[in-house]
Amino acid sequence: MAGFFSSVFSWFSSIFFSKAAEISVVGLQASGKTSFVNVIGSGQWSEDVVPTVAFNYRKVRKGNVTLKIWDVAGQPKFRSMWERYCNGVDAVIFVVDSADPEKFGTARFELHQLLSQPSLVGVPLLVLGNKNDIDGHTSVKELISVLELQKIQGRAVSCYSCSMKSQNNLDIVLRWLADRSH
Ligand SMILES: Nc1nc2c(ncn2[C@@H]2O[C@H](COP(=O)(O)OP(=O)(O)O)[C@@H](O)[C@H]2O)c(=O)[nH]1
Ligand SMILES: [Mg+2]
Repeated sequence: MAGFFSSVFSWFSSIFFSKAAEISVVGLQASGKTSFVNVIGSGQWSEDVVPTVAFNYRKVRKGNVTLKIWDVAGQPKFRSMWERYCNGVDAVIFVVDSADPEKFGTARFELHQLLSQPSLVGVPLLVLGNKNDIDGHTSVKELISVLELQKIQGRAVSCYSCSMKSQNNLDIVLRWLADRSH
């Protein structure tokens, strides 16, 4: 009976009480991190995004979920800061430009470097293959292989193909984030 009441209570809580998640968005420069934060924050796509210096912080409310988002710069000199912003978050989003295969090697290196940090053990990872509106973009299956996502252990890992420009697949991204909220 106690189990019944606690499950009814958690059902009520999920409807009436807001949930929150703190997330960090990392990845190489120009992959679309700031566009992602802008699109989920305001629903607005804009072609002109100012390159991020160091980081941006934004709080976004979607339904009963509040997302606190660190958007960290991707230029080489800022990559050593990623770990600091990912430490203690509920999820890490790693954005890749799926239409720019020349950068996959660097993206793979930086991703695995970041995940090897002891402070990030167990933190769930969502890899976004962005810019799928561009012809010839790389599929999820290929991204999993080139980024060696199958080698990642000890954490939840998901990979979706999406586009900030056409807002493709952002609904499943938001659902994934809602599932990491508490
Ligand atoms: N075609 C296309 N371009 C995108 C998409 N997302 C971002 N961009 C463009 O990619 C460039 C870099 O985006 P930005 O958000 O600044 O990347 P960041 O450096 O990772 O924050 C900008 O010119 C954006 O307009 C997308 O889904 N499709
Ligand atoms: Mg940016």
